Amino acid sequence: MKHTFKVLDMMCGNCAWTIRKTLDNVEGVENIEFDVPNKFVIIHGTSDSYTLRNKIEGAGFTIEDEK
Ligand SMILES: [Cu+2]
Repeated sequence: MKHTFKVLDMMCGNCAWTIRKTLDNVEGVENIEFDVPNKFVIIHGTSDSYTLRNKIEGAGFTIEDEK
């Protein structure tokens, strides 16, 4: 399963690194891809969307609402 989030304030590799560190310990996360120029974080695994969103926002980032 795959979750894609647009993280509006992910500006550089350091931001991506922070998000990776935040998500690494979340149960069910298998792989994380980053598209920094387009601000996408793509998370593969069995974690639910709600948990992932809370973790990213808890690290101080802003996620664009899904349309
Ligand atoms: Cu940054």
